[in-house]
Amino acid sequence: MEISALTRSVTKRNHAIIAPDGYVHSNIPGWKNCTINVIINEAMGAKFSQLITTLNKDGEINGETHQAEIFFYVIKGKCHAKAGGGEKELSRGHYVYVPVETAYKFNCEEEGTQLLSFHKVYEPLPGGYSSAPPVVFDKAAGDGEKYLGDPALRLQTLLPDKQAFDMAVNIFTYDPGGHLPFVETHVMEHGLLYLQGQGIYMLDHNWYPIKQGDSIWMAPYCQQWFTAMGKEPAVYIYYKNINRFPTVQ
Ligand code: UGY
Ligand code: MN
Repeated sequence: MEISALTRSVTKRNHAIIAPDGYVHSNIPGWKNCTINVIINEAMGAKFSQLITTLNKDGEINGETHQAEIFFYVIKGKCHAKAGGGEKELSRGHYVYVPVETAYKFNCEEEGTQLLSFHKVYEPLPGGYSSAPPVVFDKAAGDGEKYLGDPALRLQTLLPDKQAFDMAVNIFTYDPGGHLPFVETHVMEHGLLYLQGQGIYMLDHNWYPIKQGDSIWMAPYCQQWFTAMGKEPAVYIYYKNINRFPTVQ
C-alpha cells in the first residue's frame, strides 16, 4: 500500500514536478461540470498557466479570451469545439489555439474527456492585437522530425512557424535510452505534460523519476536534461515562450 505522506511532487524556486496524486480541484466561471486542476500558474513564479480539465457528464467550457491566449489539446475522449467562427469534432491529439479577444466553447461528447491547456498573456507585435494570430484547429500527426540528427529523438511542432505566435507547443518523443544531447540552459520557460512512458529528468542538478501523467514547470534558466527508460518511447507535450524581445521593452 502507498504511504499517503509520500509523493514524487516537488515545488522549488525554479522548477516543479506535479504528479496527479497531489491534485486539489479548482472552479472557473463558465466552465461547468468540469474537474479542473491548475498545475502551473503565476502564483508559482511562472509567466503562464497550465491546466488539466476533465469534462464530466454535460461538461462545458465556455468563455472569451481577453489579454491571454489559450492553447487546448485533447489528451483523451471526444468533444465539440467552437472558437471564433469555426467549429470541429475533437478527439485525442486534436488541438485548438484561441487567440486574444475570441469566444470559445467546448462541449463534452464522451464523459471523462480530458483537455490540457496553456494560457499566456499575449505580447503583441507592433500594431497591437491586429497582429495576433488567427484561431488554429489541427491534429498532431505522426512522430515529428529527427531532433539534432539523432534518430532516437523526434520533435513535432504544433503551431505555425510565424512571428505572430509568442508561444510554441511541441511534442517530443524519445526512444528508450534516447536523451537530450546536452544540458539545456536557456531563457525560455517550459510547461510539460507526460503523455506516455517514463524516464529521468535532471532539473537544476536534481534527478527526478518521471512518468505518464506527470507535469513539470521549468523557469527560465532552469537547467534541464532528460533520458527515456523502459520498454516504450517517452512522449511529452510542452509549452515554450518564443519570438519576442528578451528584455523589458
Ligand atoms: O525546446 C526546448 O527547449 C526543449 N528541447 N527542451 C526540453 O525538452 N526540456
Ligand atoms: Mn528546453
